[in-house]
Amino acid sequence: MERDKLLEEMYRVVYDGEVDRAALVAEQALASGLDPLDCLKLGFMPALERVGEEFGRGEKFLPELVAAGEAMQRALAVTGPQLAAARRDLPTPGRVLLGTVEGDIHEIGKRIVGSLLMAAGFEVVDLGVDVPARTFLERTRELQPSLVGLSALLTTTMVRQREVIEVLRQAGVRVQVMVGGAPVTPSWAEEIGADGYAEDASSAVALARRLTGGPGS
Ligand code: B12
Repeated sequence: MERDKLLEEMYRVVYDGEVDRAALVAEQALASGLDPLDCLKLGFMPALERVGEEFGRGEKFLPELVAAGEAMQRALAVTGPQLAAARRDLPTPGRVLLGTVEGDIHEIGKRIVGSLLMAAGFEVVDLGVDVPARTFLERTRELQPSLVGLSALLTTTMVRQREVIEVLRQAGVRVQVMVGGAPVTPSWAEEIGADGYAEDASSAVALARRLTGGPGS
């Protein structure tokens, strides 16, 4: 299949929530030489955004949101490892602890951020979703990362990013914290005392490099 047809098909499988077909289309796209990040940015992600907008306007319902999210997850299971193929020739710029804050189960964006960080040589420990502030504190103490990344996709869970930062500071743990997720803004990041904010996965890598003083910072 040619590139444009494949991109159209990627869009369609997520938009229509065709969970099983999503992996197949992702495999076809990679086999035909498409870049895994292009597959996500130009094919799958725009469809998920549209489903999200339509859900927000009441034109789509929860089952459709769930199906689109699952189709995206399947696509990511195929493209993610290719994205994350780490550059072993680079010295690792540091360890990053990533997680979605408590009360929030959105994980797709965080996983993409994690994959691109790995591709940039970072060691990534993904704590998953719905992660309490206390767990961030305990794992930070245990793993001594250079950077903690907090994802939040809901206006109601953004406040948890502030909580994590407060818990870390109150415990006297000195670690850099970056925040992200659709509702998060630079001014929110500043207000809660985060060390940085990035709006997408590529800028998250640039930010992580800057904060850890790694290559290209
Ligand atoms: C898929 C999806 C779901 C899936 C999630 C599946 C999964 N396993 O992740 C499911 C169906 C589970 C879901 C559930 C819900 N959802 Co939802 N969901 C979405 C949707 C459509 C897409 C999110 C997504 O994956 N985007 C694609 C990724 C690539 O983008 P991203 O997450 O923004 O990540 C990028 C950047 O933000 C950034 N980034 C992300 N994290 C981080 C972290 C760091 C450290 C950095 C630096 C950067 C960074 O980089 C990423 C890559 O570029 C959004 C719509 C939207 N536009 O966001 C709604 C949306 C977020 N959901 C919404 C809602 C309301 C819900 C529910 C409450 C619905 C319900 N009634 O139950 C539940 C909440 C469940 C919970 N407790 O968390 C609302 C939130 C509204 C609000 N103002 O808070 C949205 C905006 C839809 C809408 N328009 O109404 N959802």
